[in-house]
Amino acid sequence: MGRKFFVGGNWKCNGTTEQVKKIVSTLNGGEVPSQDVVEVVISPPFVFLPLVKEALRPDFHVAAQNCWVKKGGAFTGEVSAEMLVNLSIPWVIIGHSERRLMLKESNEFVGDKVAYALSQGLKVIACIGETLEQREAGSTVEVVAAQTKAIAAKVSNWADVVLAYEPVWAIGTGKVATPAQAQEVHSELRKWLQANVSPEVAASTRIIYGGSVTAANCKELAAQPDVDGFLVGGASLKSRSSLTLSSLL
Ligand code: G2H
Repeated sequence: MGRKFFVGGNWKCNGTTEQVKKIVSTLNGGEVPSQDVVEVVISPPFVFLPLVKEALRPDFHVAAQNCWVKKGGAFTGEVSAEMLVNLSIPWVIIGHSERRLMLKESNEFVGDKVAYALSQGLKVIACIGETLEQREAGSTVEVVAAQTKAIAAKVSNWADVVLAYEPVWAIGTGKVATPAQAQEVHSELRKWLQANVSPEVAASTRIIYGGSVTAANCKELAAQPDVDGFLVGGASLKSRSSLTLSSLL
Protein backbone atom coordinates (compact mmCIF):
# COMPACT_ATOMS: atom_id res chain seq x y z
CA MET A 1 0.00 0.00 0.00
CA GLY A 2 1.40 3.44 -0.92
CA ARG A 3 2.06 5.85 1.91
CA LYS A 4 1.35 9.49 1.11
CA PHE A 5 4.33 11.72 1.90
CA PHE A 6 3.68 13.88 4.96
CA VAL A 7 5.25 17.22 5.85
CA GLY A 8 4.47 18.81 9.20
CA GLY A 9 5.58 22.26 10.30
CA ASN A 10 5.93 22.49 14.08
CA TRP A 11 6.19 26.11 15.12
CA LYS A 12 6.60 25.18 18.79
CA CYS A 13 6.23 28.18 21.19
CA ASN A 14 7.05 30.85 18.64
CA GLY A 15 5.36 33.69 16.81
CA THR A 16 3.35 36.88 17.02
CA THR A 17 0.13 37.63 15.15
CA GLU A 18 2.10 39.59 12.57
CA GLN A 19 4.70 36.85 12.09
CA VAL A 20 1.98 34.22 11.81
CA LYS A 21 0.15 36.20 9.13
CA LYS A 22 3.40 36.63 7.20
CA ILE A 23 4.31 32.94 7.28
CA VAL A 24 0.79 31.88 6.30
CA SER A 25 0.80 34.34 3.44
CA THR A 26 4.13 32.95 2.23
CA LEU A 27 2.86 29.37 2.55
CA ASN A 28 -0.29 30.27 0.64
CA GLY A 29 1.79 31.59 -2.25
CA GLY A 30 4.14 28.59 -2.39
CA GLU A 31 4.12 26.05 -5.17
CA VAL A 32 3.71 22.55 -3.78
CA PRO A 33 2.63 19.23 -5.25
CA SER A 34 -1.04 18.29 -5.09
CA GLN A 35 -2.50 17.11 -1.80
CA ASP A 36 -3.06 13.78 -3.55
CA VAL A 37 0.71 13.37 -3.43
CA VAL A 38 1.75 15.20 -0.25
CA GLU A 39 -0.10 15.99 2.96
CA VAL A 40 0.96 19.27 4.57
CA VAL A 41 0.03 20.03 8.19
CA ILE A 42 1.02 23.24 9.99
CA SER A 43 1.14 23.29 13.79
CA PRO A 44 1.05 26.75 15.39
CA PRO A 45 0.70 27.42 19.12
CA PHE A 46 -2.87 26.97 20.43
CA VAL A 47 -3.66 30.70 20.47
CA PHE A 48 -2.98 31.04 16.75
CA LEU A 49 -4.90 27.93 15.62
CA PRO A 50 -8.13 29.78 14.63
CA LEU A 51 -6.19 32.48 12.78
CA VAL A 52 -4.05 29.97 10.89
CA LYS A 53 -6.99 27.69 10.13
CA GLU A 54 -8.97 30.62 8.75
CA ALA A 55 -6.16 32.10 6.65
CA LEU A 56 -4.37 28.95 5.45
CA ARG A 57 -4.89 27.59 1.93
CA PRO A 58 -7.48 24.81 1.92
CA ASP A 59 -5.11 22.08 0.76
CA PHE A 60 -2.99 22.50 3.92
CA HIS A 61 -4.28 21.47 7.34
CA VAL A 62 -3.57 22.44 10.93
CA ALA A 63 -2.49 20.58 14.05
CA ALA A 64 -2.44 21.48 17.72
CA GLN A 65 0.82 20.78 19.54
CA ASN A 66 -0.77 18.94 22.46
CA CYS A 67 -4.09 18.15 24.11
CA TRP A 68 -5.31 16.94 27.47
CA VAL A 69 -5.29 13.24 28.28
CA LYS A 70 -9.04 12.93 28.86
CA LYS A 71 -12.31 14.83 28.76
CA GLY A 72 -11.97 18.49 29.69
CA GLY A 73 -13.01 19.87 33.06
CA ALA A 74 -11.15 21.21 36.07
CA PHE A 75 -7.67 21.11 34.49
CA THR A 76 -6.40 24.67 34.56
CA GLY A 77 -4.25 25.58 31.59
CA GLU A 78 -5.09 22.51 29.53
CA VAL A 79 -6.85 22.28 26.16
CA SER A 80 -9.06 19.27 25.54
CA ALA A 81 -9.40 17.10 22.47
CA GLU A 82 -13.10 18.02 22.44
CA MET A 83 -12.19 21.70 22.11
CA LEU A 84 -9.95 20.99 19.14
CA VAL A 85 -12.72 18.99 17.50
CA ASN A 86 -15.15 21.82 18.23
CA LEU A 87 -12.82 24.19 16.34
CA SER A 88 -12.50 21.67 13.48
CA ILE A 89 -8.78 21.21 14.12
CA PRO A 90 -8.08 17.83 12.50
CA TRP A 91 -4.61 16.97 13.84
CA VAL A 92 -2.69 17.01 17.11
CA ILE A 93 0.99 16.39 17.90
CA ILE A 94 1.38 14.19 20.98
CA GLY A 95 4.46 13.11 22.91
CA HIS A 96 6.97 15.59 21.53
CA SER A 97 10.29 15.06 23.32
CA GLU A 98 10.22 18.62 24.63
CA ARG A 99 7.10 17.63 26.60
CA ARG A 100 8.37 14.15 27.48
CA LEU A 101 11.62 15.53 28.88
CA MET A 102 10.76 18.95 30.29
CA LEU A 103 7.22 18.18 31.45
CA LYS A 104 7.96 14.58 32.37
CA GLU A 105 5.32 13.01 30.14
CA SER A 106 5.81 9.25 30.49
CA ASN A 107 5.38 6.64 27.78
CA GLU A 108 2.12 5.53 29.40
CA PHE A 109 0.76 9.08 29.64
CA VAL A 110 1.59 9.66 25.98
CA GLY A 111 -0.13 6.38 25.08
CA ASP A 112 -3.25 7.46 26.99
CA LYS A 113 -3.22 10.84 25.25
CA VAL A 114 -2.89 9.31 21.81
CA ALA A 115 -5.77 6.92 22.50
CA TYR A 116 -8.03 9.63 23.88
CA ALA A 117 -7.35 12.04 21.01
CA LEU A 118 -8.10 9.28 18.48
CA SER A 119 -11.29 8.36 20.34
CA GLN A 120 -12.50 11.93 19.86
CA GLY A 121 -11.81 11.86 16.11
CA LEU A 122 -8.48 13.66 15.98
CA LYS A 123 -5.60 12.44 13.83
CA VAL A 124 -2.35 12.11 15.77
CA ILE A 125 1.31 12.79 15.04
CA ALA A 126 2.84 10.65 17.79
CA CYS A 127 6.47 11.51 18.56
CA ILE A 128 9.15 9.14 19.77
CA GLY A 129 12.94 9.29 19.93
CA GLU A 130 16.02 8.57 21.99
CA THR A 131 18.38 10.92 23.84
CA LEU A 132 22.07 11.15 23.03
CA GLU A 133 22.92 9.11 26.11
CA GLN A 134 20.53 6.37 25.04
CA ARG A 135 21.99 6.33 21.52
CA GLU A 136 25.53 6.17 22.83
CA ALA A 137 24.51 3.35 25.16
CA GLY A 138 23.26 1.41 22.12
CA SER A 139 19.65 1.41 23.30
CA THR A 140 18.01 3.44 20.52
CA VAL A 141 15.83 0.65 19.17
CA GLU A 142 14.87 -0.53 22.64
CA VAL A 143 13.83 3.03 23.63
CA VAL A 144 11.73 3.77 20.55
CA ALA A 145 10.18 0.30 20.71
CA ALA A 146 9.13 0.91 24.33
CA GLN A 147 7.65 4.29 23.38
CA THR A 148 5.77 2.71 20.48
CA LYS A 149 4.64 -0.23 22.62
CA ALA A 150 3.04 2.17 25.14
CA ILE A 151 1.05 3.69 22.26
CA ALA A 152 0.18 0.32 20.71
CA ALA A 153 -1.07 -0.90 24.09
CA LYS A 154 -3.85 1.70 23.98
CA VAL A 155 -4.55 2.01 20.26
CA SER A 156 -6.37 -0.47 18.07
CA ASN A 157 -6.84 1.60 14.91
CA TRP A 158 -3.65 3.05 13.43
CA ALA A 159 -5.30 4.60 10.36
CA ASP A 160 -5.11 8.11 11.85
CA VAL A 161 -1.66 7.83 13.40
CA VAL A 162 1.58 9.18 11.95
CA LEU A 163 4.66 8.09 13.88
CA ALA A 164 7.33 10.80 14.11
CA TYR A 165 10.83 9.57 14.89
CA GLU A 166 12.71 12.52 16.35
CA PRO A 167 16.08 11.72 17.91
CA VAL A 168 16.44 14.19 20.77
CA TRP A 169 20.09 14.88 19.94
CA ALA A 170 19.04 16.12 16.50
CA ILE A 171 16.26 18.46 17.60
CA GLY A 172 17.06 22.11 17.05
CA THR A 173 20.78 21.32 17.21
CA GLY A 174 21.68 21.36 13.54
CA LYS A 175 22.94 17.77 14.01
CA VAL A 176 20.60 15.99 11.63
CA ALA A 177 20.57 12.19 11.62
CA THR A 178 22.30 10.80 8.58
CA PRO A 179 19.98 9.20 6.03
CA ALA A 180 21.39 5.81 7.06
CA GLN A 181 20.75 6.48 10.76
CA ALA A 182 17.17 7.59 10.07
CA GLN A 183 16.50 4.66 7.73
CA GLU A 184 17.86 2.15 10.24
CA VAL A 185 15.51 3.31 13.01
CA HIS A 186 12.50 3.71 10.69
CA SER A 187 13.07 0.21 9.36
CA GLU A 188 13.31 -1.19 12.91
CA LEU A 189 10.08 0.61 13.83
CA ARG A 190 8.32 -0.86 10.82
CA LYS A 191 9.57 -4.31 11.78
CA TRP A 192 8.32 -3.71 15.31
CA LEU A 193 4.87 -2.77 14.01
CA GLN A 194 4.86 -5.84 11.77
CA ALA A 195 5.70 -8.20 14.62
CA ASN A 196 3.64 -6.55 17.34
CA VAL A 197 0.66 -4.92 15.64
CA SER A 198 0.12 -6.31 12.14
CA PRO A 199 1.76 -6.48 8.70
CA GLU A 200 -1.01 -4.20 7.38
CA VAL A 201 -0.34 -1.50 9.97
CA ALA A 202 3.41 -1.81 9.38
CA ALA A 203 2.91 -1.34 5.65
CA SER A 204 0.48 1.55 5.85
CA THR A 205 1.65 3.64 8.83
CA ARG A 206 3.67 6.67 7.90
CA ILE A 207 6.91 7.03 9.84
CA ILE A 208 8.27 10.54 9.47
CA TYR A 209 11.58 11.99 10.60
CA GLY A 210 12.13 15.14 12.68
CA GLY A 211 15.29 16.81 13.91
CA SER A 212 17.07 19.71 12.17
CA VAL A 213 15.46 18.99 8.80
CA THR A 214 16.18 21.71 6.24
CA ALA A 215 15.86 22.21 2.52
CA ALA A 216 19.52 21.30 2.26
CA ASN A 217 19.34 17.88 3.93
CA CYS A 218 15.81 16.70 3.21
CA LYS A 219 16.27 15.20 -0.24
CA GLU A 220 18.62 12.44 0.83
CA LEU A 221 16.48 11.68 3.88
CA ALA A 222 13.33 11.54 1.76
CA ALA A 223 14.98 9.05 -0.58
CA GLN A 224 15.15 6.44 2.21
CA PRO A 225 12.53 3.74 1.71
CA ASP A 226 11.08 3.95 5.23
CA VAL A 227 11.14 7.74 5.59
CA ASP A 228 7.61 8.88 4.75
CA GLY A 229 7.99 12.57 5.45
CA PHE A 230 9.17 15.10 7.99
CA LEU A 231 8.24 17.07 11.06
CA VAL A 232 10.08 20.36 10.63
CA GLY A 233 10.63 22.85 13.44
CA GLY A 234 13.08 25.72 12.97
CA ALA A 235 13.12 25.62 9.17
CA SER A 236 9.32 25.93 9.03
CA LEU A 237 9.56 29.34 10.71
CA LYS A 238 12.03 30.88 8.33
CA SER A 239 10.79 33.95 6.47
CA ARG A 240 11.13 32.12 3.18
CA SER A 241 9.33 29.16 4.70
CA SER A 242 7.16 28.33 1.71
CA LEU A 243 10.27 28.07 -0.41
CA THR A 244 11.81 25.88 2.25
CA LEU A 245 8.65 23.85 2.47
CA SER A 246 8.46 23.50 -1.30
CA SER A 247 11.95 22.15 -1.38
CA LEU A 248 11.05 19.71 1.38
CA LEU A 249 8.33 18.15 -0.76
C1 G2H B 1 12.03 18.45 16.06
C2 G2H B 1 11.73 19.42 15.01
C3 G2H B 1 10.24 19.64 14.89
P1 G2H B 1 13.70 21.11 14.55
O1 G2H B 1 11.42 18.86 17.29
O2 G2H B 1 9.40 18.77 15.58
O3 G2H B 1 12.36 20.64 15.30
O4 G2H B 1 13.45 20.92 13.07
O5 G2H B 1 13.88 22.56 14.91
O6 G2H B 1 14.81 20.25 15.03
